[in-house]
Amino acid sequence: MDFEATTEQIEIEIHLAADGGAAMECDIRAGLLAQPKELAPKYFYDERGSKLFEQITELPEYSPTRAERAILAERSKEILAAAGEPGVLVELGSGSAAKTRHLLSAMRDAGCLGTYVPVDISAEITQEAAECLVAEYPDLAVRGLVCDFEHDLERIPNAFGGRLIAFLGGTIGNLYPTARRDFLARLAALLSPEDRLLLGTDLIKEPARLEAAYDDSDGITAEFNKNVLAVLNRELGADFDLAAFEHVARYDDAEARMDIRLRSLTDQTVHLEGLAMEVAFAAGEEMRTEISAKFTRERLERANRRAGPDLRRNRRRGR
Ligand code: SAH
Ligand code: AVI
Repeated sequence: MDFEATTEQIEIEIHLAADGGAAMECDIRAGLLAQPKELAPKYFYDERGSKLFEQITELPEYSPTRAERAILAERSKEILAAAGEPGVLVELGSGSAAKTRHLLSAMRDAGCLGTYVPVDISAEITQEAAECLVAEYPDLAVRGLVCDFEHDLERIPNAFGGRLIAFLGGTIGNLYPTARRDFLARLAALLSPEDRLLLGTDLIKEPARLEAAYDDSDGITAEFNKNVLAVLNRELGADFDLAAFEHVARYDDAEARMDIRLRSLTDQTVHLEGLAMEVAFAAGEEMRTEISAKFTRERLERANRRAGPDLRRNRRRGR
């Protein structure tokens, strides 16, 4: 475990390099050997990937961030009251924490603002967000965790008096159904009776609108998608030519999810020095880089029902 530079207000624990990058190597090797090939979306988010995601949230075609921001702006006070005005806000996949300010301001106004625990795989954006937040909220303590929330969920500190655990932005939709179920069940097992979960997901809408949201006219999402190849070039000594792949974004109606891929434009062989591996791509071959599941209220309630007793209880109380 490492500690990023801290002030008294900010403490950030980093749990990424504990295995010397072996988890990433293992993941990428398995994904490139799979048929069809696949890379996990968590590898998008180096510093540049996080910045590109921030740009995506401002695109006219991409509405989830705006919609969620509007809900939080309008209802954070109500959300906080329903959660019992806890002093600790934990956020999974916190990123720039741009929308989180509405919750933090509601906590400040209610006089319960204590600790914010951002949990994110990107060290840069977590540190940056923490610095901005302590400048805006002088009484806030930030206790960040830079980790893979699927591996390290159990590291999240418990708190006397309850926590509000926010999982916003539809990031839960980037998990496959089985992983999503397991994740929710593990989260349910960690919740104490005073804790509350705030889950934000994107809703099903017309396929053309969804496809435009993931294939914007400025090409920012395409750049974001290809950034994963730049990450592999840097981290694993690979020689992906980003110009030799194109961005593909299709809505899969049967699975109710966006399916994001990179398509090889030519027959090509890529070398990954760090994995002592060569990978052949045929012209037209597609490699999945992300799914983004869309929900209806019923579908979400079904998922929560399967996840465990704590989430079930919260659902019945209408929280
Ligand atoms: N919550 C923000 C950011 C969403 S982008 C919003 O709603 O706008 C998704 C965020 O989750 C990114 O900041 C990314 O770094 C983080 N993330 C993705 N997979 C992760 C994982 N497995 N573990 C921890 N963080 C992850
Ligand atoms: C972070 N996540 C919820 C985004 C999404 O909409 O699935 C990531 C993204 N991928 C392409 N555009 C945005």
